[in-house]
Amino acid sequence: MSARRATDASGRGTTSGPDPLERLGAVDPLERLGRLSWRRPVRASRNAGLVALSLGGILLGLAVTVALVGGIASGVVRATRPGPSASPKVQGHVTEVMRILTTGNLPGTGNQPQYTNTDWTVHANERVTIKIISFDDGTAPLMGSQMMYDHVVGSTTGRELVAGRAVASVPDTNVAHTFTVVGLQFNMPIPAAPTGKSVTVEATFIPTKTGTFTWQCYAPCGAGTNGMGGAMATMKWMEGRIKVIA
Ligand SMILES: [Cu+2]
Repeated sequence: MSARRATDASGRGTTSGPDPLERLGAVDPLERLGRLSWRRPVRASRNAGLVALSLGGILLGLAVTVALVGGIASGVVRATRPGPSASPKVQGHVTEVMRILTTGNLPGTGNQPQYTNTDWTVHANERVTIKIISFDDGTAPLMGSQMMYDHVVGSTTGRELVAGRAVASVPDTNVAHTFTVVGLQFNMPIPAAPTGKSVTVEATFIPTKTGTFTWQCYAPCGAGTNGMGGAMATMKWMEGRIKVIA
């Protein structure tokens, strides 16, 4: 299949509402505020500092003593008890194999790329490896707000394997498709396959919440002037559902 063009990101899914992926890497203004509040007082005298240091030392010693005596008296030793923020244990490992074929035919559009195995169910807190074998040698370069989908997001290593090589992104001009699950903050860019061959792209993620999540391709790989028709506008061609159950 020859290279497809892309004009703008006016299509479905690229313009509505704040996208969780856009917030990744945002600087937290509170963090900056916290650093500023640790400035030392300008006029504190050396003597005052020493007195404070001594008093602090005495109080700390007292606190440690009380804590030790209290702990021994109650006989409670719970050093290994997990705190409330301990993350659930990761259990199990499944692999979902999807293919991107180019033999599909939609009325009026000719051959269109199509994902297979579009809907599947996995468990929360299990490793999910997605293996995408693409036979599509056409490109659908990312433009404008689509550009961020050239990066791998949410995988266990921060990378994906493209033909066995670990990469953190794919050049925008060589992107053919993406596998993007905004609700789970996960993204895999899929490069064009060598003509007449396939390319295998693999990444692993761990869903931590249950629910039904839509995945879709964010590259303008379909028909029409903006690439959002044909496959992109047809359910189960460049879009599907992932069910995460407990
Ligand atoms: Cu696509």
